[in-house]
Amino acid sequence: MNDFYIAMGANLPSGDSPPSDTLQAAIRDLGQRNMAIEAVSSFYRTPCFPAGAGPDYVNAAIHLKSDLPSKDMLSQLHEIEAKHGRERLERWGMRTLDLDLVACGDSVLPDLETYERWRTLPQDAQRQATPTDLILPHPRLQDRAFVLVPLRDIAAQWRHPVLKLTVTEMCNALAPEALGDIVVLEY
Ligand code: A4P
Ligand code: MG
Repeated sequence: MNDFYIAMGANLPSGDSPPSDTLQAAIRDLGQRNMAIEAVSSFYRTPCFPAGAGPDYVNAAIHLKSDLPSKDMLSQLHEIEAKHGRERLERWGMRTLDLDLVACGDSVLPDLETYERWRTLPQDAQRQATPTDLILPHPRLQDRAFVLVPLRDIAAQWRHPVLKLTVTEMCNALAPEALGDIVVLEY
């Protein structure tokens, strides 16, 4: 069994469904695809990154166990995104649903050298370049409060296989102002 950690985000309604309802529906969809849902984080309202590029997001994280290989898991996530109206118009653009594979246990994919190339990509290039291969852990995980804060709810002690830091340690390394505007939503 593989341990998968998935980051969820949405900042546009999908039809009549507001972002938090879309996230709930996506969790139900995952549960119906032979994946064991081990834990679901709180839902958080987070300011859009890049700042000013759209409405606030709702973000959450989940822990799944499944026999699927990581690539097949990513395909399943893409199918669920498509079902909920995701269109890929622009990198980091507004979206009805984003499901990112943050990590699969301590896998580093496709290999350490390629992973490091994506992790250390300069900020300008990050926006232009889109990986065709699955990169694990997600190369921006350590930079993103909207990923780390929900992940801390469900995987505080998970240790990054390359950076060797736990989720709690990566959260603590963020600038304090990155954490300040993230608030728990009641649902
Ligand atoms: N891909 C490779 N590795 C992975 C992986 N580990 N997980 C490929 C998911 N996908 C992976 O992804 C682009 C390509 O990367 C896909 O073809 C996939 O096969 P995408 O989901 O189309 O693009 P994206 O989501 O725009 O890019 P990325 O790198 O996932 O960006 P982020 O960092 O997730 O940014 N602000 C707030 N507050 N909350 C958010 O959730 N999200 C984004 C997206 C921007 N701003 C945000 C939020
Ligand atoms: Mg994505």
